[in-house]
Parts: sequence; structure tokens; C-alpha cells
Amino acid sequence: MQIDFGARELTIKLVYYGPALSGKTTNLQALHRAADPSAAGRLMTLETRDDRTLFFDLLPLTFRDKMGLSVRLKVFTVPGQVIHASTRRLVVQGADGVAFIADSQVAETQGNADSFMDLKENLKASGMQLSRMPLVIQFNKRDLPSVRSDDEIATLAAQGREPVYLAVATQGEGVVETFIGLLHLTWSGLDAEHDLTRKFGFDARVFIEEVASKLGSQRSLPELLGTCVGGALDVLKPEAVR
Ligand SMILES: Nc1nc2c(ncn2[C@@H]2O[C@H](COP(=O)(O)OP(=O)(O)O)[C@@H](O)[C@H]2O)c(=O)[nH]1
Ligand SMILES: [Mg+2]
Repeated sequence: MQIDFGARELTIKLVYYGPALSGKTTNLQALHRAADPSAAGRLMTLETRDDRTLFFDLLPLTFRDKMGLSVRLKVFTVPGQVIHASTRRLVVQGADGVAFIADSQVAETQGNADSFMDLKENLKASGMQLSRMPLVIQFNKRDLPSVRSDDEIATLAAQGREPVYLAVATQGEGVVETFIGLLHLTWSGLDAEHDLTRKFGFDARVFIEEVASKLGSQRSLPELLGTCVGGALDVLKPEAVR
């Protein structure tokens, strides 16, 4: 995170991580489509001819609260292919929060696990710890046949502390929910570390609801946060939302 007290501006870095072709770029495209033009910058995406992300994607989003505080969210994706390890390492540097986009197809189970280990190692290489990183997990491609069952994912989710979301990113389903969960968790972590709410006189709940509405969601924050199918519900319980 970068803080500019003079300009009352915060810049937060969010990273969409996961195996190749799990739907990271598709999540950003759906967010970009959903976002009010006043909030969204240009989605920068660099792809090779086979539709795969070569470097990374970047979606800049900017929101201003009523007190004049600007919050800039830089949302990145990493390229999933094994050969792009060094790019992934660069992109996770300085991340404030991570959304791990898993592919729900049974055949991709090992690919998800490998990518998760890779995330852990790349964070470590940058002096960060996965266990201290605000993290949400999305199981994408729920529309495909041969996906892991809802029950199986709920069981997995119950074992970890990370909020888990189900999504069909191509149809925009679960995309805003995942993003708001990530933003909420990331903000809570940054606030605990830097006391942002007090320093800026900032109302996080009002702000995150404003972000959700600029992303086209009419739902209240507790409702949005409640869409996760497991994980750290204690962090995400409505009364924990300030
Ligand atoms: N059926 C289905 N296809 C998806 C979904 N999300 C992404 N895809 C497709 O999966 C492929 C890879 O998606 P992309 O976002 O480029 O993956 P990335 O490598 O993680 O950035 C593309 O052909 C997408 O259209 C989904 O929810 N359902
Ligand atoms: Mg991509």
C-alpha cells in the first residue's frame, strides 16, 4: 500500500493469482464491464495469439469518499503458465491482498494445488507470508461439466480460514462478490496495521458499499459478504464490518 497523507490518497494493490486459464483475466473483464465509467480506468491486457496472458493484466479503479479521500485500487492478474514464474514473482511484490482463482474442473485439481504452492513460494521470496496475506479463494467455471461438487468445495472451505466463493466469471456470476470479499478482508488487514480508519476519519463500511454500488451491485454489504460458501466467517460476519 502507498499512503499520501498530503493528497489524502491511498493506493492498494490486489492480485488475482491462479493456474493458467482458470479465469483471472475473465474476472477482470467482468469487473471492468460492471464498473461505472467514473471509477474504472482502462483494462490493460497483453495476450498472446493463443488467448493466454503473456505478462499481466491491470485494472485501475478509483473511488473517492465523502471526506475527499481517494482510494486507488490496482487490480493485477498473473500469467499462469509455468514459464512465466519470474513475472508472477514481480507481480505479487507489494500485494496487499490476493484472490486465488481456482478452476473447478476435477481435472484441474492438481494444477490448482501447484499454483497455490507457487503463490506461497513467491510470497516468501518477496519476504511475505501467505498466512498473513488477506486471501479469498474463488472456484470458477461452475457452469462446466465434471466440476468438483458444491459439497466437496464446502468441505474444503470449512477446513480453511479463507472465504471461498463460487463463480461463473464468463457470466459475471460471483465476480463482484469475490472482489468485495477481497477488498473487505484487505481493508481490515491494512486498517489493523496502519489504523487507517482513525487517521483518515474513514467509514470502511460506507466506502465498500459505495464500491459495490459502482460495480453495479444493489445488495447490502452483509448480503454480499454472506455469499461466500465457507471460510473465515468470523471476519466476515456483518457485525464485524465497521
Ligand atoms: N465455461 C467457462 N469458461 C470460462 C469461465 N471463466 C473463464 N472461462 C474461459 O476460460 C478461458 C481462460 O480464461 P482466462 O480468463 O483467459 O484465464 P486466465 O489464464 O486465468 O487469465 C477463456 O476461454 C475463458 O472464456 C467460466 O466461468 N466458465
Ligand atoms: Mg489471463
